[in-house]
Parts: sequence; structure tokens; C-alpha cells
Amino acid sequence: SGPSLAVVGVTGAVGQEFLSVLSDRDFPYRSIKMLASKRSAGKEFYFQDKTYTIEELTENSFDDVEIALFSAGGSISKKFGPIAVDKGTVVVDNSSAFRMVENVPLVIPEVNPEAMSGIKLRTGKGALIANPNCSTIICLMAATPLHRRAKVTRMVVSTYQAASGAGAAAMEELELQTREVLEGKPPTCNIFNQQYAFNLFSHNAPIVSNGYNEEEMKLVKETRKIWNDKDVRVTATCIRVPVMRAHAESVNLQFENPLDEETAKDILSDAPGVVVIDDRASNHFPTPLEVSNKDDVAVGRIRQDVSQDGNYGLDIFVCGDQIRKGAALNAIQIAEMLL
Ligand code: 11C
Repeated sequence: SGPSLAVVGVTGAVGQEFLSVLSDRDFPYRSIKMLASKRSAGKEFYFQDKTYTIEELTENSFDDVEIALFSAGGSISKKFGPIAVDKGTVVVDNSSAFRMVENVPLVIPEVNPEAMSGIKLRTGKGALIANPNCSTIICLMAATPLHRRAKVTRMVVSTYQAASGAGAAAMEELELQTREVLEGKPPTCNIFNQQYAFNLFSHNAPIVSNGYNEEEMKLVKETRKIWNDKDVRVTATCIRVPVMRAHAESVNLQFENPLDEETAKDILSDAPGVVVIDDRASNHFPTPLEVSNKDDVAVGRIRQDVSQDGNYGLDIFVCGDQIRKGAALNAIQIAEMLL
């Protein structure tokens, strides 16, 4: 039978999506521990013909757990991830806590499955595997097939990021603010300290010493690690837009070798986990709504970059469900590779 699982942060937006994806994909398991903070412990819910009681996450939570799916924030991962690993658990961590740690694989299954090839279940040895940031996953799902063909030397990313990236509370606040603004009331600003509905703003991650915010630097650093290419030049501007659960990204690519737009379209049409929506005649291209609750990342606006000589540059527009491929689905695909 399948492995024993634990879901850490089961009450959150990604925690809940872990369960939906497990169910949708018929992931085989022997048991699941539903773990959360003390606040949620004791609550009951129904999942796949069984009633579960949420347990408080403690140092003893991982006895007999073979795979733990973590999505409860970086500090929980930093504290409990190594405890789980010591018990022999393979941890798939959705936070940024271990992504840039050497020897911790940072994996998108369609892109670099080889990075986790040494990790096996039931060896008595635990391990950490990091799930990349959602913006990185969505970007690289589309950019990697092109990179494999023509080698990307520089990538410029501009994001349009949904509320879900900031959690369930941000999604609720976007809905609440939208109602309030339409009713002429002042919007409730608990999550972002500014009006989000009918607005957009620079991503809420802290600004670091070079003037970039942390979200932008994740795109820079994680791309280099996932592509195992320390020389690829990446720059990003990350923006939060009032969209519920799917990120959009404009991606400009510069290549070492020529790549024309028709070939790029063919490559992307064949890429696993990618769907091309690129109908110039009817102006139909990817939208966040169209990819919401879907597994595939959509790519369109595939066109030669007119600012670059020859066929050495392309512009593309990518949309992906942030909670699904950007988080829960990617983590469960990683877990599937362990089976
Ligand atoms: C966002 N990407 O959309 C962020 C959220 O490093 O996992 C997730 C942050 C992370 O706001």
C-alpha cells in the first residue's frame, strides 16, 4: 500500500489544495495525519470517506510518517522540517526556508526531476526537497522547453500576482474590499496596508539591499539553481494585482542560439504541463481566470522580440494557477516521484 503522509498547515489555502490534489490524482496512501497549529487542533473534517481530527503539530508528529507535505510558513518549516528528517521522513517543503540550501533539491518535476534522484522512501534516511516559489515554477514551466532548445542567456520577468500568493486571508480581504469599495465604504486594509481592490502595487515582500524585493530575487536565484546555470542573467519586477488565484507573467527571453516563433510554439505545444493559447485573430491569449483551478500552465503572445537582432529573442505571456501548479500540485508531483 501507499506511504503514510502528513500534511503540515492543513487549514491554509495550500494545505487544503494538497488534499484536493491528492484526491484528484488518486494518490495512494496508507494514512494521513492532518497537522496544524494549536488553534485548529481538535477540529474535525471529512476527506475521502473518512472523518479526520486536526492534530497540533509537535516534535512527535512525525513518528511513522514517510512523506510530509509542509505549507505552514518558513519558520514552521525551519523548526519542524529537520525534526521530521531526523525521524526518517521525506519532507516536501513549500516554503522558502531551504530552497537555496546546498544539497536540498529545488524541484519542478517537468524541469529538473534528476535533482532528487538520490532520495528514496523507506531507507530510514529522511530528506528535504524544496518546492520553488510559485512565480518561478510558472515562469520556468514555459521558459525551460525553450531554454533546452536555444539556451536562454537573459530573462526579464514582469509578474502580475494574485491574492492567493499571500494566503487565504488575502483572498478574503480582496473580496471584502471589492464589496466595500462598491458600497462606497473605506476598504479594510489588514493584510497589505493599502487598497488592493481596483488597484495594483509592488509585491509586498520586503525590499532587500539592492532595491529588489525578495520575490524578485527568488526568481533570479531559484532559476539559476533549477537550471543549474549560475551564469544565466535574470531580472524581475513583481506586482500584486487584484486577481484571486492565478499569477500572470510577461517573460522576455534572449537566446544563445536562434529560435523562431513558429518553432517556439511547436515546442511549447509539446511541453508536458503546458498548454498554448495563442489566437491572434480573435485576440485570445492566457488569462488568470482561464487557468484557475487547472493543472496546466498556459502560454501565449509568443512572438519574436523586435528589439533583438535575428531570431535571438522571444516574448511570451504565461498564466498559472498559483495554489495548484504554483504550490500544491508541484509538491504532490514531487511526492509521486518518490513512490
Ligand atoms: C506570492 N510567491 O505570490 C508568493 C508567495 O516563497 O513561497 C509564496 C512565497 C514563497 O506572493
